[in-house]
Amino acid sequence: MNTISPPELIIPESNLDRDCTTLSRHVLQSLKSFSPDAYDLSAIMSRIALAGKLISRRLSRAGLMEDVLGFTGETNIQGESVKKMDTYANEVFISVFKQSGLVCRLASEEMDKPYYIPENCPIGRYTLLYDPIDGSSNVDINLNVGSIFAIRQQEGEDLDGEATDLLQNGSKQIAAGYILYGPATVLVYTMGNGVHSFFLDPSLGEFILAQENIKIPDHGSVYSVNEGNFWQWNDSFRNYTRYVHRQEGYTGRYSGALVGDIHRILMQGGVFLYPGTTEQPEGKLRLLYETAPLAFIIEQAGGKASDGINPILDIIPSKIHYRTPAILGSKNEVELVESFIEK
Ligand code: AFP
Repeated sequence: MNTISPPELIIPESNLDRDCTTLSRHVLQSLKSFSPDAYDLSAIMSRIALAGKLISRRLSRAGLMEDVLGFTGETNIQGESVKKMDTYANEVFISVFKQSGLVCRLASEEMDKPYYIPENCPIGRYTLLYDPIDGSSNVDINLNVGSIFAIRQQEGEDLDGEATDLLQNGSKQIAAGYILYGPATVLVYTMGNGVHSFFLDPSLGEFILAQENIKIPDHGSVYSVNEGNFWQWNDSFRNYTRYVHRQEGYTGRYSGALVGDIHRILMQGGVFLYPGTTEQPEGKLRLLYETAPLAFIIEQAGGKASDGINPILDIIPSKIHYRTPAILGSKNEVELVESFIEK
C-alpha cells in the first residue's frame, strides 16, 4: 500500500498552535474553565498586556518624542523624584481599566492612596497592585526597565476607602507577574499554576507564548546586589559578600532595575538581594507591588523568596507602601544567604 506523506510546506500544527496562544487564551486554558471568573481574569490579563504594549511603544520612541524623558519636578509618596515615564505608565494602567467592569481599585508606587474607579466597583471586585515603571533611573539612558503587577480580590466593602483588606500576606495574590521592556518586551505571569512567559510580537501586537512552566535552576552563579551599600549592611550580608568574592564560580550582575535582574535569575539561576541598610533597615523595595508579586513568580518556578528570616509570601504589611528586605532566587543560593544571617 502506498503511504502518502504530508506535503512538506504544511506548517506543523504545534507551531501554529503556539503562535495562536495569546496571553488571554493561555489564561483560560490554564484555568481549565470558561466560568465568568476565568473570563474576568483573562480580560484583566489582556488589559495588563495592553498597558504593557502602550508603555513599550512609548519607551521605544522615548528619544524621538518631546516630553518623555526626564523628571516631572514632583516627588512621590516614597520621597523619590518622579520621572515623566513614571507618570505616563501609572496613568496608562488606570486608563486601561476604566469602564472595564473588572477592577475597582488600583494601588501603585506612584499614588499615596489607591485609585478607585467607582463605575467598576459594583461588579469588579478585583484590585490591581502595580509598579508602573520599575528601575526608572534606567529610562533616560535607554536601558531595561519593567512593570510589576499583582491581582487581589477585594474583601469586604471598603466603605472608608482605606483598602485595609489589602494588608494581608502574599498568598492572597490571585495572579502576579512582570513585563520586562528590554531588547524585546516579555511578560511573565503566574496564577499559582506555574510560571509562563510571552514575547510581544510587534507585527501582531500580541503577547505570544514563549515558555510554559519555567523552572529556576537550584543553583546559579549570579549574585545581584548593590555593593555600593556594603558598609551600610550588617555583618551577615558583608560576610556573605566576602564569601562569594572568595568562592570560585560566582559573578556579580546588577542593572538597577529589579525586573531585569530577577528575569535573568529566573532563567539562569542565582540570587537577588536588597538587604536593609543602617539608614533604612527595612530596605528599599515595597512588598505589595514589588517583592510579593516577584516572590510568587520565583516560588512558583521552584525558587525561594525570603526577607532573610521569613518567607516573603508570609509577611503581612502594616501599610500599602510597606517595605521589606528581599532575597529572591535559586533555592540553594537563597539558603546560602540565609545561612549567614544570625537569627
Ligand atoms: P527606581 O524605580 O526608583 O529606579 O528604583 C528601582 C528599584 O526599586 C529596583 O528596581 C532596583 O533593584 C532598586 O530600586 C535599585 O536601587 P539602588 O539604586 O538603591 O540599588
